[in-house]
Amino acid sequence: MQLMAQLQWPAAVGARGLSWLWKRSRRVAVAAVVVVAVVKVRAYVQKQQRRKRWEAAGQDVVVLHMFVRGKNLPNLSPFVLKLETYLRMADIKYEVDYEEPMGSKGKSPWITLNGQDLADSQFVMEHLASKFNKDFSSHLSREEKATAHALRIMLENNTLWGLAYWRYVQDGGRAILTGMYVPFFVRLSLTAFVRHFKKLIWMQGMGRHSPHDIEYLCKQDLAALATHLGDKDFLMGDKPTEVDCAVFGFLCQLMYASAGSPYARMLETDFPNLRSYCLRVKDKFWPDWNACLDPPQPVS
Ligand SMILES: N[C@@H](CCC(=O)N[C@@H](CS)C(=O)NCC(=O)O)C(=O)O
Repeated sequence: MQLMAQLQWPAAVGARGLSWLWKRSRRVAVAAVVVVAVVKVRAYVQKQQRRKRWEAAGQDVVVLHMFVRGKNLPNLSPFVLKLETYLRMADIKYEVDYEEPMGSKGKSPWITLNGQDLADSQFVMEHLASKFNKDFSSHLSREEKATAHALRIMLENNTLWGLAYWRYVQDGGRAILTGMYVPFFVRLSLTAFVRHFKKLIWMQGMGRHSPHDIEYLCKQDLAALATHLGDKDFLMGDKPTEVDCAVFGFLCQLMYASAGSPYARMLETDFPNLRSYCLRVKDKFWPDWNACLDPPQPVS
């Protein structure tokens, strides 16, 4: 109900504005309608052109829609990095698209595959695993699968909010502005952007704690992860599995895009095994890491 009200809100405001204009000047009102129609048609045509380009990727080639590359890591979204790492792990052909990073759920990443769109990193991975027969967790026991699931959910649904609090509230979005190319008009709306996230984090609940308590909660998550990893090469043993994609995508945000945060410090001082794990996954699946930065760096 609330969502419907939100969706109808711009239309209601537009209709009220138009009726106000109509009463004052019919000519201006008609001109306004024409301008809006032209903008909408132009957006539609551009979208169709983009779709044609995505279709040109070819049969069974994934088009991965994402935010632009980062300065120190291939993406400042843990979910994009997770999905792209999976595509590499599964050796699935893919192309990237930066023009339309947000999918039908209003989130990034999403994919187009053979003309079909699919959103949400986890749903996409499960779909690709079944389509291309790339299930890297099939050798795990039911208990191990449950552990992998719980670890992923802990990071994606709890620690994530601590990171978001640091990024948008404590750091005021600065790590984002310095970590990736952000167009001028988006920079101008940074305050609104930060306010939006602050509200989201408050509504989720994490934002109601003090910074000290948030740090404490996230440190417990990282400690659990570090304890589970121990001295294993990958989270579920000596072979990488899907959960490594999610954990790697997340830990990279702390290592490469959160300088000065308590979490970057924790990886340095409290959880060195998480740090070396991150480097191990990076070496295995991202030999071209430097080439995937913006601007690209020489491959070392
Ligand atoms: N469950 C989603 C989460 C995706 C997500 O939260 N993406 C963030 C970027 S890290 C986003 O698009 N946020 C935009 C917003 O929430 O307005 C997935 O796994 O893909």
